[in-house]
Amino acid sequence: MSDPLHHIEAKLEAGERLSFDDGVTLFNHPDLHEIGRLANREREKRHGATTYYNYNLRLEATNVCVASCMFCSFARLKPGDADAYTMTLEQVFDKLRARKDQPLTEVHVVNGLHPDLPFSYYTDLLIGLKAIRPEIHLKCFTAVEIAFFADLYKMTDEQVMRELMAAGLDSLPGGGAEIFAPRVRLKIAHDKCDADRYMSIHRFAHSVGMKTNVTMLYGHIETFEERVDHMIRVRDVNDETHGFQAFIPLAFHPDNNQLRKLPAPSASDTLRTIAVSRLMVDNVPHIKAFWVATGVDVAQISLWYGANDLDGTVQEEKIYHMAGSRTPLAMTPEAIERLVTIAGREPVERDTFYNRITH
Ligand code: V47
Repeated sequence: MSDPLHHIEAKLEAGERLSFDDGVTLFNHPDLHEIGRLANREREKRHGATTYYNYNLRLEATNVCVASCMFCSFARLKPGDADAYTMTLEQVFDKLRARKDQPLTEVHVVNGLHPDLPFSYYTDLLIGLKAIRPEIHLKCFTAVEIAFFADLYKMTDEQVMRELMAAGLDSLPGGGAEIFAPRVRLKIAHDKCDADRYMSIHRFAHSVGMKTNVTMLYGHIETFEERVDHMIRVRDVNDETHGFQAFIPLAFHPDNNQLRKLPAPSASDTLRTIAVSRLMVDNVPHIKAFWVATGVDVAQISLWYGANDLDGTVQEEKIYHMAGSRTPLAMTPEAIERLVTIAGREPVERDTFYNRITH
């Protein structure tokens, strides 16, 4: 019997879209390097050797969260719990003020689902960050947070989005997608909005001209079929909206959470998942290897397995470091450029919309 990868390669050469079954084949096939070669070819067709990163700052204003996602090591249920924190807005603003000499282009905010803060906390947060640095792009609040705000403050998802946009929201990050398939989502993230609502919030964002990202949390209890299903759901939406600009496979980290008995996904699983993402999610231009999640070494290799983006300098990440990531807490642009260059690729600093930045 002929190798199924020949059939997949022929489809890619003919510009034909891969099917659900092709995706599952790619996950089960023993020849990881061949899959990497196919993914790298698609990567180079679109981006050559270019590898994007941005000068960004990650802020998590509160870890108080009413959700009890099994994979999460960051959330604390109640304001009084040990390690629970909620920054005052001044504390959040000080984080940005402290970096006034850095040519940051983006602030990425992700929070717990806090039950007691007023909606004005979030609008004032955006207004205040913009007042300090009007030129900075605010990529804030996952679709799960938007849905939570709508339920808590008795608004529609669209009203929440419009109010946040009026306060300065520029785009949505991809967090909260986890795995869309209900079997897994209900087990690991049962308090989060379902896949349809996640997608309808992103669709709305796309309809008003906003670009967004989308993630996939892999390496826990999901099957390969459920990973491929997740990718195809993203692809289907983007056929209509063209608003997803980056697909970000996120490797599960098992420390300090309810799934701690599971092993972390292997480096080869990470490379394969990135490669399959490049091949299956053919209409999202950028496949991001978030170096905090993959580890720096694997991120470097992934640049030959389909990834063309590394996220950015990050600087204040908590979600992964509380779950066992041993990557540095921050990287300078010089360190990112060096790691890309020694991996044999060309670093390009970008803004959130993938425009090249020249200083
Ligand atoms: O949704 C939480 C994940 C996400 C764990 O849009 C975990 O550019 C692994 O979405 N092990 C938040 N993953 C971070 C995120 C993100 C990161 C970088 C760039 C962008 C972007 C978005 O972190 C959550 C969840 O999927 N996560 N806990 C864990 N133990």
